[in-house]
Amino acid sequence: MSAGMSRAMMPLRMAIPPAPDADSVMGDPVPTPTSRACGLENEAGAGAAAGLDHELDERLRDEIGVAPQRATPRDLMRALAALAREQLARRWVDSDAADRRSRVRRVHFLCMEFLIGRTLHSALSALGCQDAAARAVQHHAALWEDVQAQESDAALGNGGLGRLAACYLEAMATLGLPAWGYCIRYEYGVFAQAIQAGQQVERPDPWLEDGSPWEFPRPGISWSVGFGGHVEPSPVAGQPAVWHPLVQVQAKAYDLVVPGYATERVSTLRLWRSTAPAQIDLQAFNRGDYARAAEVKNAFENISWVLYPDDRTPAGRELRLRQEYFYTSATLQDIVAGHLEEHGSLDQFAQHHAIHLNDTHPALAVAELMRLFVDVHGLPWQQAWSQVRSSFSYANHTLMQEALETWPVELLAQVLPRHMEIIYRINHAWLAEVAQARPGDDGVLARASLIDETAGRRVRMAHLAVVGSHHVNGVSALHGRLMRETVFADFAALEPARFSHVTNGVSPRRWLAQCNPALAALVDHAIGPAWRRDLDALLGLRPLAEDAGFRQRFLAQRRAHKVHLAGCVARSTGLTIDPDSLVDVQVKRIHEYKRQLLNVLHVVWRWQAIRAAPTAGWVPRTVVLAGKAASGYDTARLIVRLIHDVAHVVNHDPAMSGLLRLVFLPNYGVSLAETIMPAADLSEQISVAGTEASGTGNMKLALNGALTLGTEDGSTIEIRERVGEEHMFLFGLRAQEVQALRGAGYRPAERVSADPRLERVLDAVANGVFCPAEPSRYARLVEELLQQDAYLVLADFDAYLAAQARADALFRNPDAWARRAVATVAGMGHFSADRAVAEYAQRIWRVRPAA
Ligand code: 26Q
Repeated sequence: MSAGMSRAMMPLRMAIPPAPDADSVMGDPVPTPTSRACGLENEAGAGAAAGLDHELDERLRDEIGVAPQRATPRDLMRALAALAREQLARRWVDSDAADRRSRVRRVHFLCMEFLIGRTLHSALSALGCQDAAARAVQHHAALWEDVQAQESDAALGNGGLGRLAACYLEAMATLGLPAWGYCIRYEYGVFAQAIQAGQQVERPDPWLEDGSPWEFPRPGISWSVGFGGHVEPSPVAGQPAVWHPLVQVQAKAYDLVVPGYATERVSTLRLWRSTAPAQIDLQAFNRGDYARAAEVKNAFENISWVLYPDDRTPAGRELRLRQEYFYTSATLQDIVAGHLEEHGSLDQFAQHHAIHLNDTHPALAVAELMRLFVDVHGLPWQQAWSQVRSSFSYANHTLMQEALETWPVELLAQVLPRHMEIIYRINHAWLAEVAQARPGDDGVLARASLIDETAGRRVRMAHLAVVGSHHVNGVSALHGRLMRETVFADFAALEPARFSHVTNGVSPRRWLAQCNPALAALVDHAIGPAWRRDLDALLGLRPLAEDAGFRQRFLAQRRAHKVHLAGCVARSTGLTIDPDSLVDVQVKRIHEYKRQLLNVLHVVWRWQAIRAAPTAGWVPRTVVLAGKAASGYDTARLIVRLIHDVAHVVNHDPAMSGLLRLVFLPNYGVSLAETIMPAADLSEQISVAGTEASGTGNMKLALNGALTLGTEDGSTIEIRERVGEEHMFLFGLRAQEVQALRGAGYRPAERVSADPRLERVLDAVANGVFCPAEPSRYARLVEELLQQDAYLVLADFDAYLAAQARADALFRNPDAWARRAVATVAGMGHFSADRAVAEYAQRIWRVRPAA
């Protein structure tokens, strides 16, 4: 490393937070550097920035192979990433050494999804040279935004689950916890969404095509993962069995570095890539059955190709099962081997490892760790089971029936014969326990069994995760309660203490400091920079809601972001939007329970109402929607189409000019979210109560100053407790009322006959007003609403419109709106990922920062 580099890039004495005491993982709030005032500039000021300029030029010449004066934004991104990578690699080595020295318990976070997004900004700010880098880029006549945009999002996830995992890994590094995330190195992340003729089309996302600057291949780390074959029964009952898999796939490790904030510590995201089976169906090969051999090879080679294949077809489902086992097995082999290398024996395994199952997708880990302990390492079953159960914890992220995974016994027995045996044995012991606790109650035995026998025989993965874990948590207070009362009621009745909730949180670094520099600067000026590591400090903004000058500045920064969003909308859709209109945002996966349909019905109503009374003093509105529909989810795709059809009519209607716009921003993902969150006035969180486990978009939007218009669902209820109901527009049925209405027999058609507005809206949708070329396009959608309305869209319509009217009324008075928006930001401290991770660390994982 050159002298220039060491001066420019090394944050000379970045504040390393003191190791918190045993009772507090968070520790005392540490004075935190801002990206403007940390490391570099504090220590060396302009000299350091000049050093970075010099170093950047050197990298451009020597590593990228381009003359500095001719560097494109892409060259600049790659050169800066190379600089940061080198520094982070050092921190990595140091973090690892610290873990080994301190021998503290480690967190292993298993999740099928990690929505990392871009890393350049967080890497540079972790190194304390974000602003120096932005200035250096300016010297090359490039815009920081353009440079950043050259990095592709690491989009190894579909939605909330994956983004939460990414926020938590960053928070774990920030808190100094020894943490590893594990996932699959999907060659293609979530599809890129394009819109053609108003319909979603999926395009592949080859995010690794040009390599990732943050990836470190570990050629020495590779595990064999077996599939199929048969089990040789042990000659002695209870002794280890021998599994002879049909194929062995290699899992190769690739690590992504995840920097923490204001700490030298980094987390590791270990991604597993599958490579051709080391041994293919040799018998088939030897028989000369090459077609069969090739089939087997292909079937196993593609394990790490794409994120979640379409799982409508049996083949797709089987691939998903293979993915789940593949990364789970590689991860556990890796952890066990690492443990043996460090500690020599498995006796104290659980004392050193907290293994977190983030949803059920890695639940096979329970059976796999038993297999490794018993069959491979010869531990007695009981001893193995007690280690397993002390190691695992499980977080549930959805109660939706269709998302609760089960696998046909037949399929599991074929793909993983030994695991099926192990699951049977676990079930046997578990049901014996249940029978003892509830003698004579066959109903509870059927419900608690790991095997669901109600429609064919299927393995219940959530049950396996619960039985194999010492702790089970939901992700908001309401979800935790519903989880205990519904899907896990029998388990919770037997062992209530094992169930709790940890309300989700988001990273204040990414979701305020990084995405909203204007608001971050305003907050820094008002209360100092400590909120980045202690989000509760935002409470200090509360009095400023009453400060007219602050409100003016607050509105000014918001307007700047709205102008920025308008530019983005114009570029991606060609539409012009008014930055002074009320920007009303609903961004999330497209799903019936999230009720984007309710949103569209409101837009249709507004369109009709404006046409009927154009001079009624309407508040100008821009309704922004974004989100992907799962490729196999026809109704969600149809809703995307409806949004476009309605938008086409509304946006071309001269009567709407200046009053109403409907915008669908394609390809929602982490980076687009970073543009949208700071520009939203209104945050739509309108799921039918009792269905959204938590939500985290609600937190990101409120943290950026949007007011919430929502139902009492998921963590929105807790936002109400912290922010105050008077600062939100809450509406609609509560979870208990939803249950009661369904129980009493809900008749949606009656809602329509009772409400002429609803009748007009549904008539327009059903009769092809928005699709004259194919008038029956949405007949099915409307018919479902009239017949069933599974998500109570019609039941909440009236209350929803009333809440929208309250939002309009408040928006007429920008100053009053700003007062509530400032109060909202002030109340959001609780929703930091740091707080959430600290709760997990203390109550569930029992881990402490490494010294
Ligand atoms: C299951 C079986 C077969 C195929 C796919 C799946 C599957 C895939 C993804 C099931 C669930 C998911 C993802 C769930 C998810 O993202 N849940 C969200 O988690 C967030 C973080 O806790 C919450 O904030 C959201 O409320 C919740 O919807």
